[in-house]
Parts: sequence; C-alpha cells; structure tokens
Amino acid sequence: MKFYNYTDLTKQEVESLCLRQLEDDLTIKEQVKTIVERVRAEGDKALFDYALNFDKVNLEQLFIDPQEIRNIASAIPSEAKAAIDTAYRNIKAFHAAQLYREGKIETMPGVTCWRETRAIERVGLYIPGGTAVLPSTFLMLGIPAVLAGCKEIVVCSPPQKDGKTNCYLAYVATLLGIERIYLAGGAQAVAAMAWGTASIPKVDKIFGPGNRYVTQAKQLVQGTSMTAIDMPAGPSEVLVLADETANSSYIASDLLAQAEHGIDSQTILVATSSKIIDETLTKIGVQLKALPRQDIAAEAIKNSYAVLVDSLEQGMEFSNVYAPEHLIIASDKFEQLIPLISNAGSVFLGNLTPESAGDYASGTNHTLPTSGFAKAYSGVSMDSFLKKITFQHITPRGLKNIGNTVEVLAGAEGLEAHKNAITIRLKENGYQ
Ligand code: HSO
Ligand code: ZN
Repeated sequence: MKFYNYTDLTKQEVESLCLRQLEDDLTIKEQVKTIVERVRAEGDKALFDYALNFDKVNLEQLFIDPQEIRNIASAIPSEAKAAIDTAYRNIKAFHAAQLYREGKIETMPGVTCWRETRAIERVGLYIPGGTAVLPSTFLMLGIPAVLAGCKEIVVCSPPQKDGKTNCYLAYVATLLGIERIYLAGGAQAVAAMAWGTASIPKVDKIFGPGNRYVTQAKQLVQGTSMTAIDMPAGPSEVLVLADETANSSYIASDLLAQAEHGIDSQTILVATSSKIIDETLTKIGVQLKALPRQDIAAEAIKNSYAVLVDSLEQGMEFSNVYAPEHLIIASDKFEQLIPLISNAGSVFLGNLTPESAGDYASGTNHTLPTSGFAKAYSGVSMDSFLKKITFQHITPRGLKNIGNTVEVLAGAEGLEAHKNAITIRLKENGYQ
C-alpha cells in the first residue's frame, strides 16, 4: 500500500491520484465485438457454442424452467434460506418506500401539469457466475424490477459445469416469482438480451455487474441496439475515512472485503493519524493470511494507498474529489460530516457499519457508480426501473391565460406554425 501526505500533494497530484483509468483494452473490445455480432447473426446457435467454449458445458436448452428451478431451490441449506429471506425483506422495504406519487400542479388557472410513473416493460438482469456467484446481486436487481412492475424480467447467468444454476440463485428466483433463468454468461448474454434470440427475449434495459467483457458488451450494445444500460461499470472501490476513534482491525476488515472482489479493486484509507494507518497495515497482514481469496486481495491491496490528512474535513475534501463507490466514515463524529459529502455512491456511517451490511442485507442497493461516476450518477434504485411521463391538460380558461405567452415566444423564434396552433384555438373559442 502506497502512502501520501495530503498537505504535500499539489492539486494536480490529488487529481491524478483520484483518476481511475477506465478500461479501454482494444483486444477485449475486438473480441466482444465479434461475440456480439455472432450472437446477433446466429442467435441461439452462437449461445450453445459459447457455452461449450467458455463455460465448458454442452447445454440441451438455454434456460432452466420453473419446475427445475423449484427443485434446485429446495436444496438450499436452511441457514442460507433464512439469511436470504431477511435480506429480501430489508431490501424490499427500503425500495418500496421509494415509490411515491407526485401531485398535479396547476401552473396557471386552467393549465395543469403532472408526471406519472410507468415501469420499463422489459428488463434484463445479468447475474455473474465466474469466480463468485452473486445471489445478492439477484436480490438487488430483482426486487426493484418486481416492485416496479416490469412486465418481462429476463435473467441471464452463466451455467455451472452441470449445465444448471446454483441453489441460491434458484431460491432467489422462487422468492421473486421469476420463472426462468437463462443459461448465458459474459458478452454473449448481454448481446442476447440486446438483440433477442429464439430463446432469450430482447429487453429495453440491461442491468448488472460483470467482468471486463460484460462491461464492454453493455457499452457496445447501448450504442448500437437502442438498449439502455444501468450505468458504466468499473472495478469496485471503497474509501475509508478514519480518525482516532476508529478501530484499525475493523478498517483492515473493510479494506480486505473490498480487495477480495478482484485484483483491480481499489481500497483507499484516508486517516487523520499515521498511527491508524500503521496499525491498519499490520492488521491487514494478519487478516489476509486467513482469507481463501488472499492472492486476489493481496494484489488489490498492493495497488491501493493511504492518505494522511490533518482533519476529517480535509479528508472529506479528498473523498469528494475521489467520489468513491463506497464511503465508510470510521469515526464517532460522522454526523457532522454528512453535510460535507457531495460525491459518493453509498455511505456507511460509524464504526459498526461495514460495507458488507449494505452489500448483502441492510436494504440499500449495492449496484453503485464506480470510477468517479458518483459525481454524476446515482446507484440503482426504483427509479432505474421506471420512467416518468409528463402530462398536461388545458381548459378554455387555461387557453385564454397561456395563449398570448406562447404566441409571443413562438413569434420570437420565428416558428409561425407553433404560434398558429394557439391562435386557431383562441379564435375558434371566441377569445380573439
Ligand atoms: N461490493 C459489491 C457488491 C457485493 N459484495 C456483492 C458482495 N457481494 C459492489 O457494491
Ligand atoms: Zn462487496
């Protein structure tokens, strides 16, 4: 882990420390393009071939049907089932509270405007398989999709070696009432959902994290197939802001939780004392040894850094430039810092609030903006599955009230037909 003293850094140095290079690997781009085009041209046939080549499984069909999902789900250990049930309830409660109706606004007497919400009709959820199968991601995407009322929820996840899906994903599917899981992974799954194949329906918006191939494919199909995506996705990251009230063992555990996601994960410690930094480094060394994914975590920690600051306020200044996906405030004085936070995906307050709680079960969504996108994007929420349609209605009195304003503005823009759309109505209704 590298070390910096904030007061020694120039503005440019801070900015370059905060810069995350978004993946622009030309080889991956080319490979993804080939895969996407092949799926578009050949549909299911390409998906069977890719399952054989990449997932090493000879599939008979590209989906698991409802009966089989129920069978697989029934094998879930009872402890895991209870944990998923609790997480499900919390995530559902938090997201359901985001559904509210806006009122109608009468902007002038007789001129009424309002917005109504409609679900995006067809959504595609990509649930990674690879080095870690993530039923938590299925909950985070599936719950708001169901609550929003999306008519078609297409779920793609790479097949296991036995050509099936695991019991955790199957159980989440039964909880959500999702009848099918499509067995496709990587860029080919994204392409299938963007263009549609005989087995896999085309969707309007694709959600979900994934490796560099999945991310690249999402970007590609967004530009070519009129399919929206949830957000640009880079490697996961955490910034821990700590003062002397922090516990270095806890900080080490939070940094390692992030680090075990992947070798490109970013873990950053910003602290008001070098003692905390030193202690944390020692604790990382100890805790790392016990981790099954220690090779991955150690590599990620190597690429990470610590920054020494004079105060929590100065630390917040750095954090706002970095705009972390996850911000943990490891301090008893978190309350006073809340108003100072301007850029972060999700914030974890106090020494007893680890990111892991939000990753799995507290209720907030774990699909969050990375790579500095927290400056402009929000994490996934109910809004991500909804569109807002504006409406307006004008009465005769409203027409009289607003008519002249529109006529004058249309005249100023030289758009006579616009003006006439008002004038003709004013005349016919005896107002002119
Ligand atoms: N930290 C990840 C989510 C996750 N963690 C899933 C464990 N499972 C991105 O927010
Ligand atoms: Zn995580």
